[in-house]
Amino acid sequence: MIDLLDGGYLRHALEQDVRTGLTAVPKWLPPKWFYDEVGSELFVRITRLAEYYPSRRELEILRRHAAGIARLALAETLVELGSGSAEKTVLLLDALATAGTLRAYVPVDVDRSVLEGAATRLAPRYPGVRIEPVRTDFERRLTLPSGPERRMVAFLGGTIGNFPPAAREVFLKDLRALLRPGDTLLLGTDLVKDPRRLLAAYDDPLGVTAEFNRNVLRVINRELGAAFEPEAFEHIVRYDEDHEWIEMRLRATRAMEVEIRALGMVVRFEPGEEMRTEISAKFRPEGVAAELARAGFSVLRWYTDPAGDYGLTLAAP
Ligand code: AVJ
Repeated sequence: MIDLLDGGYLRHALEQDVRTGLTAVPKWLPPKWFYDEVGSELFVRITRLAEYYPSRRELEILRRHAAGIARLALAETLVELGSGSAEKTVLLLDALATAGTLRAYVPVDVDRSVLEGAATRLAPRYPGVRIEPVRTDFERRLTLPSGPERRMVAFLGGTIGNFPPAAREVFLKDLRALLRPGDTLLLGTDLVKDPRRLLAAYDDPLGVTAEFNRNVLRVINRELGAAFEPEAFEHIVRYDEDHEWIEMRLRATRAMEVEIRALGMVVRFEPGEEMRTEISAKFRPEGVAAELARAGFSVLRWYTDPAGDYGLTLAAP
């Protein structure tokens, strides 16, 4: 595994994010820190919840269209950003293998445990295909394999919605600059819909999403010697109609002073104070096309499910 987060980089990035986010008004934390081994596992459990439709919809679209996508992309290397457990990736890998072009799979994630798991699970299924996991924070350190092979970059699950619009624009432009003629981008986006369905997808009655949300505090406790009491924070979900995004927050149920040893700081919370831990933007098909065009991509094809819940775009630089 190529680990671009060693040498203290990860720790440094976390320190910086926590210092910035927890001294801001209102407080916030970036969602990528949900994903340690426990967080990745909680996310897999989220994808199995009845209320959490995006993964199921994306799977539906891939079942129907993976072969067509593979024939258009003819990719030799599949690079998957935020690959996670890579459960749906087999549909793309199978399609590219059937199309006869697949040579390598490069899962990219911040969490080492999912990369190891995916590599172990997929290697026997694709003999002759190189599996080369890269552990990195693709938001700040986006790199692609530099060989001559034709690449498809898959960014699935709607994870691009975790970036606020300005960061999305930078990210897409940076990605565009790394791609060559013949390469493609396969981008998953969750679509605008009845807010009640959106809220239900992020606030399940079993409380799995609540535990996922609180996991960021456990990560900070472990990595930075902090003293958060996760159970003293309540899981809050809001839909912001103006920005068309879901917000997850953690609300302090009482006044607290939390020491973060590695940063030499104490963070104070007012009773009821809310800290934003994630935005998950919801898109309109024309908005996706416009954002891609602004970053220099042209759309080859747009795919959606019959209910129009979720969209996949195949785009070319
Ligand atoms: C993995 C970023 C696509 O935004 O829907 C699920 C994460 N957060 N439930 C999303 C998440 C709460 C998920 N992504």
